[in-house]
Amino acid sequence: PIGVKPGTGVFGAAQAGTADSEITVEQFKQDYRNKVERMYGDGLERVSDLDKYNALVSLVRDYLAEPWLNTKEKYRRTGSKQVYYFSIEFLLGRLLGSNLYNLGLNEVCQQALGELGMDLRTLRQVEEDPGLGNGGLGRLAACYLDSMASLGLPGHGMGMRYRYGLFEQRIVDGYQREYADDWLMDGFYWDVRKPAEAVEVRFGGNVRIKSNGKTQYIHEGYETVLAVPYDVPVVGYRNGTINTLRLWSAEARLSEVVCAPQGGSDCQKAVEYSQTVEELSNILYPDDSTYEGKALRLKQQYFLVSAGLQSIIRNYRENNGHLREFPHKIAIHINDTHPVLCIPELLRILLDEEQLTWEEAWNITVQTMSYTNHTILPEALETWPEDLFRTVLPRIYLIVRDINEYYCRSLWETYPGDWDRISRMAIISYNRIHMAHLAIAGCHSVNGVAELHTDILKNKIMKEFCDFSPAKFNNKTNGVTQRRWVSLCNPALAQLITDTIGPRWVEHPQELAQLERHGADTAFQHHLLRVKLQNKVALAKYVKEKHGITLDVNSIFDSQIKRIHAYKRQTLNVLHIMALYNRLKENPLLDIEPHTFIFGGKAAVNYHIAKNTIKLINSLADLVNNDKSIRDKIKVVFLENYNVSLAELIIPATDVSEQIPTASYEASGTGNMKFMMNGAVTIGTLDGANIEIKQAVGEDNIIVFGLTAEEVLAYYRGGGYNPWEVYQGNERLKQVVDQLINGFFPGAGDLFRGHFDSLLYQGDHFFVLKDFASYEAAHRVLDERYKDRPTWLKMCSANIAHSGRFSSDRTFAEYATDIWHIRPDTLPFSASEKQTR
Ligand code: T68
Repeated sequence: PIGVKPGTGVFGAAQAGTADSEITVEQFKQDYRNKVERMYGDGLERVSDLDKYNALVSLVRDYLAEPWLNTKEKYRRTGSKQVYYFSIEFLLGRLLGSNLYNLGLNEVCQQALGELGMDLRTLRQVEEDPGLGNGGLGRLAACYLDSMASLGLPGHGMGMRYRYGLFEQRIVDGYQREYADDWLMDGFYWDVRKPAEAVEVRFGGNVRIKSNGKTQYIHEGYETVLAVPYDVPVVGYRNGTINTLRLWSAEARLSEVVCAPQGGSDCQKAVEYSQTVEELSNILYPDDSTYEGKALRLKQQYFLVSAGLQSIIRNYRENNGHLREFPHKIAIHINDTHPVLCIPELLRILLDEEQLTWEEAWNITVQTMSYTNHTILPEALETWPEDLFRTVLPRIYLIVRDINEYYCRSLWETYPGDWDRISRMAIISYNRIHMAHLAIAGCHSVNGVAELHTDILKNKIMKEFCDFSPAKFNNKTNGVTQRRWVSLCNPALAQLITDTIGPRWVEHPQELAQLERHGADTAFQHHLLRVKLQNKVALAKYVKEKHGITLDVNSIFDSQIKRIHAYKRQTLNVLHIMALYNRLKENPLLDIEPHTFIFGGKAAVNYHIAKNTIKLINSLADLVNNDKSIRDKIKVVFLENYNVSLAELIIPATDVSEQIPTASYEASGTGNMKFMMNGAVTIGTLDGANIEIKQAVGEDNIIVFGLTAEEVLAYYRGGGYNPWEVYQGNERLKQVVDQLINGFFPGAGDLFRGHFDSLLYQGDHFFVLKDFASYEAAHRVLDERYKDRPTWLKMCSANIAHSGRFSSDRTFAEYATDIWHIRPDTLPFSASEKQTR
């Protein structure tokens, strides 16, 4: 079995030696039969797949109950510092497979179910992906949960339990259509509702100031929402550690609402009222184009923060913690600006409820909080209108005003008289509240997610803040968990790696470097090729069943899977495919490697041009896939409803990983890391973590192209560039750009004029035309390398071998030592290793 550590079954190393705690196949079968019968009052033969799945989850939960309890007790007993990772998103993916795997129960379960005439894979597919996230930021949070538990670190998640996810994407006539993501319809069996630990969160009303010697702030006339926690176990890899992801759900206490003035005494009104309350946790990123929508988003953020902090402090108090010790016992991490209200909320609790002085409360807060920035896109840097903020959160508003005053006063001491600078850096300016400024002021650490991104924060976006407090700023290059992104999603590759270098890489990913020696080995290459083929066959089967398209598994699988966004430049990919198609049309005998171009991703509901990009990809797919004259040399597929489970199918089957953003825009990227771990070769710009991937694999094992971030930024400083010159100067490019509007896409009319105009008439803000020639040249290099199969396979192996540093285990160890100041003795990379990495 892959990565087995002897003597550590379900109960992990902590209980190692108690051989009877290991679960045998016989035991498992018996437990499972009993479970089905007890849950459904029916025999295994007569229940549905969903019932079978639910029973299996329930059984796994029984198995993990004891280590979960033991972990909590251990943390209480040792008083170790606890980390709470606050995030508006946790894109977990399916949990059955990962929990079985981390518990060390995968093989036992597989065999037991097999003997019962069932297939674990089928049951794993019954599970809905939890609709708790959207993109990279949410998936990163999920990888971190896995790493924290697997490193045995006391780190927990704080998130929202959305009733509906972002949306379910369906492609109708080539267009994206959004349907409710009803992921909870059949229930979610992993979490435990904890009504006794519910807390109240207050909105609206007003604040009365009472002054008798000491000023007191009395919050009155507010509306109360009940926050009910649901705890999800987060299973560490065969180490007995089970941490907790706490998800909050908004509820109304109807019995109280009936008597409340807002509800009157009418039952129907009470029910209506409960619906408005529950709206708070109904959906991720509610539409914020209206005032009500904005208010709802702000309420959601405060709801998560207030509920989370109240529960942390309650727990801390119960364990007799002294508030002055708080920062030594608790670290709170703020994932992007959405949970930044943690700062004023902790201050509120310390000032109003615990009666600390401002200085004491402020020092505790800053020492406790740390913040990660995930983007420099101006539209994603959150600000709130002051009026709205004051109306929704009157007490928090006053605290933010005090923070602003305090912060501006400290700025004044360093920059006396420099009003311009102070107003640029203020937390409240021009009637808006700047959440990133609040984060920087209220945290002891601010980090970017890749070296380039951190440099841009320090030298550009947040330069003045960095000049003021340079010690706060640091880099933590993202990582992904090799357990989900290799072991689970690519078991054949995992087996090959384990057969080649032994099983330790699962916990010590830096050991993947040992594969380097085997890269040129014919037998190893042969196996690697077989693994890739097997994964391609699996993906092709899915595509055939779901989309009716036949893929050539001997073609190059070239994938771009990520949210659809102008800066990620799906359009550049499309233009290149169009050019390739044109070349084939001109010369049907053209000797090119057959290609399958795979796309997947959601476009935000209101992002019209991105939604049109989806239509563009599908129009191209229709044209290319149905043109017999090119003899199946290229195929294009857009896979509907991209999510974690689909990524787990696509990534292992991919040869070429498209990471082609306009340099400077992609803070890090994490898909790039998952692809490399699975032996795909990156074609990419020098942006985000691509740069560090290049450093890791060496320039022979990655294909880079395009403008650098420095060049892009220099163009912006000079007012942009002239796309017409590029267009006029490149026949092949001119042809494809014209084809956007000249009837090349049958029936498209003016559908893609928006794309055409943005490239030529709106200055091509994302340098698509500018980078086209070098992108095309890069693809030619790629094809050449692919033709020489031994060289190609060596490149693939090099990518796997050098992916260890992109493990979230490494990233997390860095967060733990540098930011949260957690004892390093359990960390996988020692300090000296860190220096030389
Ligand atoms: C992503 N950001 C970055 N943001 O784009 C990506 N933001 O480069 C990086 O690898 C990843 O974070 C992890 O660090 C996001 O996913 C959002 O989803 C988002 C959503 C709403 C508002 C702001």
